Amino acid sequence: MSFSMDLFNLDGKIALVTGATYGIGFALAEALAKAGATIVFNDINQDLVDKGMAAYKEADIEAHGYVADVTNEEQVGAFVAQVEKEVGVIDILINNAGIIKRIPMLEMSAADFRQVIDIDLNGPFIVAKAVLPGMIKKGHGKIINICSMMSELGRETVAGYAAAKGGLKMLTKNICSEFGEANIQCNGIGPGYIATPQTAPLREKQADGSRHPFDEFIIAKTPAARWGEASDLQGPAVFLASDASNFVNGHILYVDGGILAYIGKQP
Ligand code: NAP
Ligand code: GCO
Repeated sequence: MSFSMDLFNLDGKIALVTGATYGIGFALAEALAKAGATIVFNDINQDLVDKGMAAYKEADIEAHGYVADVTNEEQVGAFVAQVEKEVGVIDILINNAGIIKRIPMLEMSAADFRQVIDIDLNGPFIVAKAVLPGMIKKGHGKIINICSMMSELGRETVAGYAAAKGGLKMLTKNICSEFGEANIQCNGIGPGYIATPQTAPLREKQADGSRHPFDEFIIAKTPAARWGEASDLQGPAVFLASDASNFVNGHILYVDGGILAYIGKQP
């Protein structure tokens, strides 16, 4: 088949992006919509779904919003069945919903650890398991798991998050292995440090107006010498959601400005 930019076209495809009311999820849904996909998203309560619907309307994107907690297998099953009835069978899944708890390990309760694992690892498993049968029936599918620098590296205070995102990297490789023959590609995107509500505490200005120490740290650790924007993830997401990546499987695409390649600027 000769190359054509149509390979990146998502016309006629239905894409579910979990937790996509704002932040990275919203940006990825926006990109897939601009590439032609119909957007479906969920969030954990109606207020957030309504907020998301308003944001998609504002961006002139036709979206279908549903209330579903990704950790609740019954809710997710009912949600996916409703989508299949009202919108159609899902072609593309982006497992984006996630939380982080920044607590020193010796102060972190098992309940806190479990909650992060539940949302960031069990959730993607539950949602992927719900959408895979439809993809198998259709004869194609794309699953993109939103991993992290913490899929490869640790740091203080994020034990639960790093364990979850490390597990999500291996879940990605396992879905690749188990469903490649059904023409389903499962890959990950590993964002670097992105300016969203989730990282706002790490970028807060100090009382004297100076940068947060962690902000300085990330700038020094990133060859691009800047935080990422959610928009930096849009092209990679369209690539992995499209026919342009039909032979890319089990890969974690790090979109990190070079952090993983760099020892860091000498102080
Ligand atoms: P965010 O701003 O906190 O957004 C996360 C979204 O997930 C929110 O809409 C949140 O809803 C939703 N969510 C949380 N728990 C959920 C559940 N149980 N069921 C359904 N939805 C749920 O985070 P973000 O920065 O956009 O990050 C999105 C993804 O990228 C996460 O998986 C994160 O780990 C990953 N990531 C982020 C960065 C970064 O630097 N920002 C870098 C690498 C990876 P609520 O508003 O109710 O919490
Ligand atoms: C943190 C940050 C990171 C980012 C992201 C980096 O506290 O270290 O929140 O974990 O969210 O995951 O890839």
